[in-house]
Amino acid sequence: AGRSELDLPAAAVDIVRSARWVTVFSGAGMSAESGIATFRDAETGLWERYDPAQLATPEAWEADPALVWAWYQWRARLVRDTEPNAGHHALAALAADRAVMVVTQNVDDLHERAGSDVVSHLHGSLFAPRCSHCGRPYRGTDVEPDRAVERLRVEPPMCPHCLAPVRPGVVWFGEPLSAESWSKAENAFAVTDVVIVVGTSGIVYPAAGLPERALARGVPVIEFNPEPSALSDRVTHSVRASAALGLPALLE
Ligand code: BJW
Repeated sequence: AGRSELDLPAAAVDIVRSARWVTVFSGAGMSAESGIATFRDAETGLWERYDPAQLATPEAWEADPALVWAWYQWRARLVRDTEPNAGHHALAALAADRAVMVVTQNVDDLHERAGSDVVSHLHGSLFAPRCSHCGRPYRGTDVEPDRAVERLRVEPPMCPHCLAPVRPGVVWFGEPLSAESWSKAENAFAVTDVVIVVGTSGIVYPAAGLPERALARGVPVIEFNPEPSALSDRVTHSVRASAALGLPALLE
């Protein structure tokens, strides 16, 4: 799709082209066109009875670790089996002649696989399991997602140091974001000339407060989302386009 068909204002394109530092703030919609369901969409198939917002909680983990572990194994496998989309590739290409700092809420690795430098995974990663007790990273090979995870329960492996169950390396509701990922994100928003917000509902804090910080400094924020989000009213330009259609138009 061309820029005019997308209703992508020339002013927004100029802002991005003339920026030396670009910060990308992405959410689940970034990966939707790679075939990964967004967080607040209904799940299909095996997991249709389960609400992601119910499974991504410390309470779910306490109540049924094998259920939660199987769900994350299944999601990791979905990510392994898919590819970055045209939006991920456009953001990587944008870094050819400027600094692009990707701050993502996503737990997939599609930005990295497209070739972007990810400065922060605010909500962790599907590929960084750790001990639920001592926090040590778990490097066992038995966590590699395989094709046998289409089961509702898989017992998590045990930490070899303290024998506690290994947990997914993600941030659940009520848990603090890692200090390191938070400060790296803050730094990106503090120095950037422009923010590109893609595919997030903008309702989960503290992450959703980051674009506001840039606006408060007078830094333009350009949103790409086919639907209005909680941030749409406050951003400088809100482009009603998907990630895979809208972001490549920035490069045209
Ligand atoms: C497209 C598209 C296409 C579709 N192209 N776009 C009241 C007020 C303020 C805060 C709170 C509050 N009550 C509770 C809180 C705190 C809570 C919170 O924010 N809750 C709100 C829901 C109210 N936050 C927390 O608990 C955080 N921790 C915290 O605050 O700690 C404090 C603390 C300090 C010290 C000690 C202890 C505690 C932690 C938040 C962790 C969030 N975790 C999750 C799960 C990660 C693991 C996993 O993936 O399973 O992160 S929840 C989930 O939401 C996930 C996402 O990263 C996050 C954001 O969702 P996202 O990415 O925006 O996805 P969707 O699905 O919501 O939206 C998709 C968008 O894409 C839509 O807009 C579509 O239109 C669009 N889209 N297709 C472009 N093709």
